[in-house]
Amino acid sequence: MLLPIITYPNKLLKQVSSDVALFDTQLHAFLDDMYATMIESNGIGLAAIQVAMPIRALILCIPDEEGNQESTNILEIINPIIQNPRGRMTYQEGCLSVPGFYEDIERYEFLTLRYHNRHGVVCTLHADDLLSIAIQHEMDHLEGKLFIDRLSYSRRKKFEKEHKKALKEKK
Ligand code: Y12
Ligand code: CO
Repeated sequence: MLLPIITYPNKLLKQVSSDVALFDTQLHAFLDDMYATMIESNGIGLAAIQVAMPIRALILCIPDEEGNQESTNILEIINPIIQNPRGRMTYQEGCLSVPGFYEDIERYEFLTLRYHNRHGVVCTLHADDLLSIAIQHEMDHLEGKLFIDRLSYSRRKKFEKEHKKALKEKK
């Protein structure tokens, strides 16, 4: 089932998400729906709050070298904790909840992630480059934060102006 993606400035996107306690069939069905929704929207990452569910769950499917998103590369990440973040890199980010806007954001280049998979098993992942960026972007959503909240004052002002104009043109 495809789920509606909520977009900026919906206030739900500011909500801090809660830990997942039950790793049951209802959670599995929800993760499957998140995956279908993300792929249908040409996304590479989606947090549960983007489909109005305030739980600490996110999915990622990073394209391979040929640009293909293989379903075998899907990562379902629940209750994540970042350990040992290091290095810095800048990447032009986009978000399905802020369609049409892309901005350079600086984040950690490397990190280790502890999380639960859909069965509640504790997993460890060493991430670098785009995967590290995507994890940090999606984990910001769990704290009610968007990539545009990381912009400088002047870049944020420019974004608000462009966003207002885009909304007017859509009407
Ligand atoms: C690096 C930076 C950010 C992330 C977070 C995940 N972001 C996305 O998956 C964004 C996808 C996206 C897709 C859009 O649709 C198309 O391009 C067809 C889109 O649409 C428009 O801008 C109109 C916007 C964002 C991971 C890694
Ligand atoms: Co996002």
